[in-house]
Amino acid sequence: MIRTFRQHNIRPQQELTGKLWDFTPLQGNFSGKTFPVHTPSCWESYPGFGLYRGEGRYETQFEGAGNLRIECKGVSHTATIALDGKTIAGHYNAYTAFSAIVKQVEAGTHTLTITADNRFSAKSALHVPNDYMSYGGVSRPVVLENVRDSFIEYVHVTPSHGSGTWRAHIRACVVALEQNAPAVLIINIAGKALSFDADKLSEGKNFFEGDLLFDNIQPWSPEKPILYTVTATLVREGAPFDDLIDRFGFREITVEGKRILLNGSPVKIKGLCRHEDHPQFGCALPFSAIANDLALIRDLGANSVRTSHYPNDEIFLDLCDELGILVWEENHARGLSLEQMQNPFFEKQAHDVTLEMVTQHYNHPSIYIWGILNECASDSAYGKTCYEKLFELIRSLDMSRPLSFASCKFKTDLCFGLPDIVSYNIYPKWYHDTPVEEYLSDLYSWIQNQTEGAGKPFLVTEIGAGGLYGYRSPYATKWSEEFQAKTLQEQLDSVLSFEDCSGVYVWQFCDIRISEEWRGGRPRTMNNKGVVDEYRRPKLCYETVKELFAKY
Ligand code: ADA
Repeated sequence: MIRTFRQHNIRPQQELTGKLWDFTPLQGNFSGKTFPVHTPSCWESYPGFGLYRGEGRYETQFEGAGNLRIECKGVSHTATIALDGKTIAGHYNAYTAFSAIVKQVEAGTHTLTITADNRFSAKSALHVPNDYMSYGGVSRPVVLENVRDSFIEYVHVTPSHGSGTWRAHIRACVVALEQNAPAVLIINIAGKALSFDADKLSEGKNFFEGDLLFDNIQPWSPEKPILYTVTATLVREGAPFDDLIDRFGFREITVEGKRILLNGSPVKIKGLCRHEDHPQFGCALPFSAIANDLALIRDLGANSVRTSHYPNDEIFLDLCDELGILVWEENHARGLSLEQMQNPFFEKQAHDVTLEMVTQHYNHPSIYIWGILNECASDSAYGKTCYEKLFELIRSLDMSRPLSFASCKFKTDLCFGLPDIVSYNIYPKWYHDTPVEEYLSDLYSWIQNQTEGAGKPFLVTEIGAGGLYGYRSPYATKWSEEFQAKTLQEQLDSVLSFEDCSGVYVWQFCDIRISEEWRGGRPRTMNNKGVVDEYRRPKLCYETVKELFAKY
């Protein structure tokens, strides 16, 4: 499954995953042996590969001809792509899509080879031993398309509202494989059309911008998530030859003083942080597993999910658009020290994943905020330059959403002049015994009186406690389900009743696997702060969170 809706009526498209591929591990004592494996998947879910760190070669055959566009939605974590033995693309980072074009391919059977590498090394600045797992594999769908001499790469729609009228600002990107290809680009939304006559497309990316105005529009909101379709079509001599269908919603996110507004109404976030992680699927959760997670999240009464700590699968975002679940989507980074941020590969890798995240996920109305660099070195001068560059990059791409980052630098953060919203991960009553109310008030008054974050909206982007599923204790001893429930009760009561707090994300939705190599060490080599365990079995705190989300 590629998306929850059809993206093309004209451009031929087929999913190459969703079947068995040949998998050959290239290191370890498996080398040389080939196994038939399902895709998308992570090799940690294959018998005997639970701890495999190395390269894995995936191979499949397909019938094709002409100009082929091959798109990988996610390969974990470093990929090399070859067609009939010739390298056509490479990509770093498991969580964003990438594509390659091969022109004038002979008709016949062709071999696609994807080599994935999940090893940690000095060349990997974002996938590092960490409190989550960097899996290995072709973890998201692979798509094969046929394109002509030019095709539509994306159509971004930016909705805005003014005096009873909704405006849809269109910015389309058409890629021409050769220069001077003539074409007419037609954009359709809700029965209105915009036409751009390009008599000479230049080779590479060609951009087209324009506006459509609407009077009787149904806005997108969590309560009523109405989606609209934008259809872009390339036409030559009256004949359409390429198209792209996407979805968006008419909604506006603004910041007004200390409030976050959606279509002019204040938003109170009651959310959960969620990793893409599952004991059976690794990070390659199939549609039904993603949908089941969202059913539990809605049952808890949550209205938002934070994609901690990387861009998520488009299928997850499609479902959030349809269900009206607000999403804090963030680039890929977790807890990188100053030294780790000074890795020579860091800046480019952080830039690329951020550019890809915003470009690829731009139209999702559920995404109300872009986050970056979770708990990185925002207490250092160099770290601040990195935050500045990434916020500048996002603002150059998207001025329609507020920006933030989750800090853990208690009273030492230097970066609160940069985001639109100040966000903190706090763990009173878990990592330290300070009463929640006291800790929150102390932190908040420091932000208001001693930082440039004064007067901005404030979010608690993580708060929670560990609880081992099935460990019950009449004394509510630490790590028991009772302790976790009691702690979350105090934490959420304090945060949700804190007047100047725009909301909270519980850390975290489910227990997750962490990398063996991470220094932190945790019981079961898992992060056990889930409201449900890794098999999505509710812990005692499930009802606690549900009651508190309903109360506030
Ligand atoms: C940090 C981090 C999370 C997780 C959490 C914890 O806030 O952002 O990824 O590691 O701590 O469980 O302690």
